[in-house]
Amino acid sequence: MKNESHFLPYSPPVYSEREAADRGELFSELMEQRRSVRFFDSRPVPQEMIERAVRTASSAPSGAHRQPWRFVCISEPETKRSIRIAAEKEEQKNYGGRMPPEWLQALQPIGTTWEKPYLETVPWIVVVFAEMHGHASDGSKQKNYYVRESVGIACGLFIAALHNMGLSTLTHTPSPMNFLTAILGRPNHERPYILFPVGYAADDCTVPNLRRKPLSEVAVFNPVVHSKPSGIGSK
Ligand code: IYR
Repeated sequence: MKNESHFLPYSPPVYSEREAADRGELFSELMEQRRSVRFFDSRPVPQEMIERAVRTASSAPSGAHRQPWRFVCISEPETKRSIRIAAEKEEQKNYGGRMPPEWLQALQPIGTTWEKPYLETVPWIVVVFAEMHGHASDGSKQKNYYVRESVGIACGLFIAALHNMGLSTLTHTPSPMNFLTAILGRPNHERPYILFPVGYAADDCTVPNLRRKPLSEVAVFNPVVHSKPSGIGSK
Protein backbone atom coordinates (compact mmCIF):
# COMPACT_ATOMS: atom_id res chain seq x y z
CA MET A 1 0.00 0.00 0.00
CA LYS A 2 1.38 3.39 -0.95
CA ASN A 3 1.67 5.41 2.22
CA GLU A 4 2.79 8.89 1.13
CA SER A 5 5.00 9.39 4.18
CA HIS A 6 7.09 6.38 3.10
CA PHE A 7 7.98 7.93 -0.21
CA LEU A 8 10.38 10.73 -1.08
CA PRO A 9 10.75 12.63 -4.31
CA TYR A 10 13.60 11.22 -6.41
CA SER A 11 15.35 12.78 -9.41
CA PRO A 12 18.40 10.80 -10.55
CA PRO A 13 20.90 12.68 -12.70
CA VAL A 14 19.88 12.81 -16.37
CA TYR A 15 22.31 13.78 -19.15
CA SER A 16 22.01 15.03 -22.69
CA GLU A 17 22.25 12.25 -25.26
CA ARG A 18 25.78 13.35 -26.12
CA GLU A 19 26.99 13.50 -22.52
CA ALA A 20 25.30 10.20 -21.71
CA ALA A 21 27.09 8.54 -24.64
CA ASP A 22 30.45 9.98 -23.55
CA ARG A 23 29.96 8.91 -19.94
CA GLY A 24 28.83 5.45 -20.98
CA GLU A 25 31.80 5.04 -23.30
CA LEU A 26 34.26 6.27 -20.66
CA PHE A 27 32.88 3.94 -17.99
CA SER A 28 32.86 1.00 -20.38
CA GLU A 29 36.50 1.68 -21.33
CA LEU A 30 37.46 1.96 -17.66
CA MET A 31 35.80 -1.33 -16.78
CA GLU A 32 37.21 -2.99 -19.89
CA GLN A 33 40.64 -2.48 -18.31
CA ARG A 34 39.72 -4.44 -15.20
CA ARG A 35 41.37 -7.80 -14.76
CA SER A 36 41.41 -10.32 -11.95
CA VAL A 37 44.82 -10.03 -10.32
CA ARG A 38 46.87 -12.69 -8.55
CA PHE A 39 50.16 -10.78 -8.23
CA PHE A 40 49.98 -7.93 -5.76
CA ASP A 41 52.27 -5.26 -4.36
CA SER A 42 52.57 -5.10 -0.59
CA ARG A 43 52.09 -1.31 -0.73
CA PRO A 44 49.63 -0.30 1.99
CA VAL A 45 46.13 0.88 1.15
CA PRO A 46 44.48 3.30 3.59
CA GLN A 47 41.39 1.96 5.32
CA GLU A 48 39.38 4.91 3.96
CA MET A 49 39.72 3.49 0.44
CA ILE A 50 38.29 0.17 1.54
CA GLU A 51 35.51 2.03 3.35
CA ARG A 52 34.64 3.91 0.14
CA ALA A 53 34.41 0.68 -1.82
CA VAL A 54 32.23 -0.95 0.86
CA ARG A 55 29.93 2.07 0.94
CA THR A 56 29.60 1.85 -2.83
CA ALA A 57 28.90 -1.89 -2.62
CA SER A 58 26.29 -1.30 0.04
CA SER A 59 24.36 0.96 -2.36
CA ALA A 60 23.35 -2.21 -4.22
CA PRO A 61 19.68 -3.10 -4.55
CA SER A 62 18.63 -6.01 -2.34
CA GLY A 63 15.58 -8.18 -1.72
CA ALA A 64 13.12 -6.16 0.41
CA HIS A 65 16.04 -3.77 1.01
CA ARG A 66 17.45 -6.08 3.68
CA GLN A 67 21.07 -5.48 2.56
CA PRO A 68 22.00 -9.02 3.59
CA TRP A 69 25.77 -8.56 3.42
CA ARG A 70 28.71 -8.12 5.78
CA PHE A 71 32.09 -6.98 4.49
CA VAL A 72 34.71 -8.23 6.94
CA CYS A 73 37.91 -6.29 6.22
CA ILE A 74 41.27 -7.59 7.41
CA SER A 75 44.67 -5.90 7.34
CA GLU A 76 46.12 -7.71 10.37
CA PRO A 77 49.08 -9.87 9.12
CA GLU A 78 48.42 -12.74 11.52
CA THR A 79 44.79 -13.04 10.43
CA LYS A 80 45.84 -12.97 6.78
CA ARG A 81 48.35 -15.72 7.52
CA SER A 82 45.69 -17.88 9.20
CA ILE A 83 43.43 -17.40 6.18
CA ARG A 84 46.23 -18.33 3.77
CA ILE A 85 47.08 -21.51 5.69
CA ALA A 86 43.45 -22.63 5.89
CA ALA A 87 42.69 -21.70 2.25
CA GLU A 88 45.75 -23.55 0.94
CA LYS A 89 44.80 -26.61 2.97
CA GLU A 90 41.44 -26.75 1.17
CA GLU A 91 42.96 -25.92 -2.22
CA GLN A 92 45.51 -28.71 -1.85
CA LYS A 93 42.58 -31.10 -1.57
CA ASN A 94 40.81 -29.40 -4.50
CA TYR A 95 43.77 -29.55 -6.87
CA GLY A 96 44.81 -32.94 -5.50
CA GLY A 97 41.66 -34.76 -6.66
CA ARG A 98 38.54 -33.07 -5.29
CA MET A 99 38.11 -31.08 -8.54
CA PRO A 100 37.29 -33.40 -11.46
CA PRO A 101 39.77 -33.48 -14.42
CA GLU A 102 37.38 -31.46 -16.59
CA TRP A 103 37.45 -28.61 -14.07
CA LEU A 104 41.23 -28.70 -13.73
CA GLN A 105 41.48 -28.54 -17.50
CA ALA A 106 39.16 -25.52 -17.63
CA LEU A 107 41.46 -23.74 -15.18
CA GLN A 108 44.64 -24.46 -17.13
CA PRO A 109 44.58 -21.20 -19.18
CA ILE A 110 44.24 -19.28 -15.90
CA GLY A 111 47.27 -21.03 -14.44
CA THR A 112 46.00 -21.32 -10.87
CA THR A 113 47.46 -23.78 -8.35
CA TRP A 114 46.76 -24.58 -4.69
CA GLU A 115 49.32 -21.96 -3.64
CA LYS A 116 47.86 -18.59 -2.61
CA PRO A 117 50.81 -16.40 -1.55
CA TYR A 118 48.86 -13.24 -2.41
CA LEU A 119 46.71 -13.85 0.67
CA GLU A 120 49.70 -12.66 2.68
CA THR A 121 51.11 -10.09 0.22
CA VAL A 122 47.95 -8.01 -0.03
CA PRO A 123 47.37 -5.12 2.38
CA TRP A 124 43.70 -6.14 2.74
CA ILE A 125 41.53 -9.21 2.56
CA VAL A 126 37.81 -8.49 2.42
CA VAL A 127 35.57 -11.47 3.09
CA VAL A 128 31.96 -10.92 2.11
CA PHE A 129 29.40 -12.84 4.15
CA ALA A 130 25.79 -13.39 3.14
CA GLU A 131 23.26 -13.00 5.96
CA MET A 132 20.88 -15.91 5.53
CA HIS A 133 18.43 -14.15 7.85
CA GLY A 134 18.36 -10.90 9.78
CA HIS A 135 17.02 -9.89 13.17
CA ALA A 136 13.95 -7.79 13.97
CA SER A 137 14.20 -5.10 16.65
CA ASP A 138 12.93 -7.60 19.27
CA GLY A 139 15.75 -10.00 18.36
CA SER A 140 13.53 -12.49 16.53
CA LYS A 141 14.58 -13.95 13.17
CA GLN A 142 13.67 -11.84 10.16
CA LYS A 143 13.60 -13.44 6.74
CA ASN A 144 15.93 -12.14 4.03
CA TYR A 145 15.04 -12.42 0.35
CA TYR A 146 17.08 -13.13 -2.77
CA VAL A 147 20.19 -13.28 -0.61
CA ARG A 148 22.59 -14.68 -3.20
CA GLU A 149 21.42 -12.31 -5.91
CA SER A 150 21.64 -9.31 -3.58
CA VAL A 151 25.12 -10.14 -2.30
CA GLY A 152 26.31 -10.91 -5.82
CA ILE A 153 25.21 -7.48 -7.03
CA ALA A 154 26.90 -5.80 -4.04
CA CYS A 155 30.12 -7.67 -4.85
CA GLY A 156 29.96 -6.47 -8.44
CA LEU A 157 29.71 -2.87 -7.30
CA PHE A 158 32.57 -3.47 -4.85
CA ILE A 159 34.80 -4.71 -7.67
CA ALA A 160 33.89 -1.71 -9.85
CA ALA A 161 34.53 0.74 -6.98
CA LEU A 162 37.97 -0.77 -6.31
CA HIS A 163 38.91 -0.64 -9.99
CA ASN A 164 37.74 2.97 -10.22
CA MET A 165 40.25 3.83 -7.45
CA GLY A 166 43.08 2.00 -9.19
CA LEU A 167 42.94 -0.97 -6.84
CA SER A 168 42.96 -4.58 -7.95
CA THR A 169 41.24 -7.66 -6.63
CA LEU A 170 40.33 -11.25 -7.35
CA THR A 171 37.05 -13.05 -6.75
CA HIS A 172 38.49 -15.89 -4.77
CA THR A 173 36.18 -18.64 -3.54
CA PRO A 174 38.30 -21.21 -1.75
CA SER A 175 35.98 -24.15 -1.44
CA PRO A 176 34.63 -25.08 1.07
CA MET A 177 34.83 -21.69 2.79
CA ASN A 178 33.48 -22.56 6.25
CA PHE A 179 36.93 -22.02 7.75
CA LEU A 180 36.36 -18.27 7.29
CA THR A 181 33.39 -18.37 9.66
CA ALA A 182 35.59 -19.98 12.32
CA ILE A 183 38.72 -17.83 11.82
CA LEU A 184 36.77 -14.58 11.69
CA GLY A 185 34.36 -15.53 14.48
CA ARG A 186 31.23 -14.80 12.46
CA PRO A 187 27.79 -15.93 13.63
CA ASN A 188 26.23 -19.00 12.05
CA HIS A 189 23.59 -17.15 10.05
CA GLU A 190 26.36 -15.45 8.04
CA ARG A 191 27.77 -17.59 5.24
CA PRO A 192 31.08 -16.82 3.52
CA TYR A 193 30.30 -15.76 -0.05
CA ILE A 194 33.47 -14.40 -1.71
CA LEU A 195 36.95 -13.58 -0.50
CA PHE A 196 38.55 -10.51 -2.09
CA PRO A 197 42.30 -9.93 -1.76
CA VAL A 198 42.63 -6.16 -2.31
CA GLY A 199 45.69 -4.08 -3.14
CA TYR A 200 47.75 -2.63 -5.96
CA ALA A 201 48.80 -4.93 -8.79
CA ALA A 202 52.52 -5.77 -8.63
CA ASP A 203 54.77 -3.90 -11.09
CA ASP A 204 55.54 -7.20 -12.81
CA CYS A 205 51.95 -8.47 -12.61
CA THR A 206 50.79 -10.65 -15.50
CA VAL A 207 47.30 -11.87 -16.33
CA PRO A 208 46.08 -14.73 -18.53
CA ASN A 209 45.77 -13.88 -22.21
CA LEU A 210 41.97 -14.17 -22.35
CA ARG A 211 39.49 -12.46 -24.64
CA ARG A 212 36.13 -11.13 -23.64
CA LYS A 213 33.07 -12.19 -25.59
CA PRO A 214 31.95 -9.54 -28.08
CA LEU A 215 28.61 -7.82 -27.57
CA SER A 216 27.02 -10.05 -30.22
CA GLU A 217 27.71 -13.09 -28.01
CA VAL A 218 26.40 -11.64 -24.77
CA ALA A 219 23.38 -9.61 -25.89
CA VAL A 220 20.22 -10.37 -27.84
CA PHE A 221 18.06 -7.46 -28.98
CA ASN A 222 14.38 -7.88 -29.79
CA PRO A 223 14.22 -11.65 -30.14
CA VAL A 224 11.33 -13.07 -32.15
CA VAL A 225 8.56 -13.77 -29.67
CA HIS A 226 7.75 -17.50 -29.61
CA SER A 227 4.73 -17.64 -27.39
CA LYS A 228 2.38 -14.84 -26.47
CA PRO A 229 1.25 -14.63 -22.87
CA SER A 230 -2.22 -16.15 -22.61
CA GLY A 231 -4.95 -13.57 -22.22
CA ILE A 232 -3.32 -11.04 -24.53
CA GLY A 233 -5.00 -10.88 -27.90
CA SER A 234 -7.11 -13.98 -27.16
CA LYS A 235 -10.91 -13.88 -27.22
N1 IYR B 1 39.08 -22.03 -5.98
C1 IYR B 1 40.24 -22.55 -6.69
C2 IYR B 1 39.93 -23.04 -8.07
C3 IYR B 1 39.42 -22.06 -9.04
C4 IYR B 1 38.14 -22.22 -9.55
C5 IYR B 1 37.67 -21.39 -10.52
I1 IYR B 1 35.82 -21.74 -11.32
C6 IYR B 1 38.46 -20.33 -11.00
O1 IYR B 1 37.96 -19.48 -11.99
C7 IYR B 1 39.75 -20.17 -10.50
C8 IYR B 1 40.19 -21.03 -9.51
C9 IYR B 1 41.37 -21.51 -6.70
O2 IYR B 1 41.15 -20.38 -6.28
O3 IYR B 1 42.46 -21.82 -7.12
